[in-house]
Amino acid sequence: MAMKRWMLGFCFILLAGSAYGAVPEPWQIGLQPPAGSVAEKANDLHNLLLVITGAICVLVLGLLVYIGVRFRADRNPTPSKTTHNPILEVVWTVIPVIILVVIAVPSFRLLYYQDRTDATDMTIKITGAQWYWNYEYPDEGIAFDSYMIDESELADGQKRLLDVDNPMVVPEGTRIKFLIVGVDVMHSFFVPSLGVQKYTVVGRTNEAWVDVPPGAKTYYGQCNQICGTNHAYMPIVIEAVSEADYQTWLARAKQDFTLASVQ
Ligand SMILES: [Cu+2]
Repeated sequence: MAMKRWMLGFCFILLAGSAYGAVPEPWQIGLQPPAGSVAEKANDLHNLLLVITGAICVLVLGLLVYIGVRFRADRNPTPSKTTHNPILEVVWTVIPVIILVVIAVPSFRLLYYQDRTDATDMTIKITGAQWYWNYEYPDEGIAFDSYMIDESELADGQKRLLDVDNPMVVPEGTRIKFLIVGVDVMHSFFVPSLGVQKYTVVGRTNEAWVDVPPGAKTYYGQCNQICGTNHAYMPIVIEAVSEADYQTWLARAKQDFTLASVQ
């Protein structure tokens, strides 16, 4: 009975995994549902690798168990003295090479796909700092800091350790180029549901792009590189809103966050 209950719990976790939004959930074991083509392709590669590595684990474990049982000392008192088997050695060299090629082809395809940052609709410059993010919209002449909301000041419905005072607001259904830089130590701009993760490095501009899918939605991320005392307290919020809402936000942001007020 206890076993059954354990299995039921496990199934529940697996099922619950499929219903997650763009936010980490307690007891989550799967990836967040992918949003946009980059994340979808990364998710597909992950699923392919999971099948391949899972099959290899099952094969190796099966062989180990088989050999342990079949050739144990009392069933096999006079062990074989074989030291070489050319055919077998060729087979166990060639098969892994084929497996690695099968993995390499979609991996490189994804890498090059992620590298195409030219055909984008807008650009946002992201600066990682101890311990907050700064988002600059160079075409709009605005820039602002984004700080986590302290636990004691959370409003209803706001997420502990995840919500911020000034989220990055973007229009839904847009292809966005990110220019990612650092001003102190290394941070990492990581939004799992959008399939973007890039280091912020002082003196170097890294590029990434995401295509935010249609639909108003909030995407959560976190710094993913240990960067000091408050590393856990510099979350990322990307709010995708309708074009009209974006224009409204932009008009207000231009009053509140002019580039002149930023060093
Ligand atoms: Cu960090």
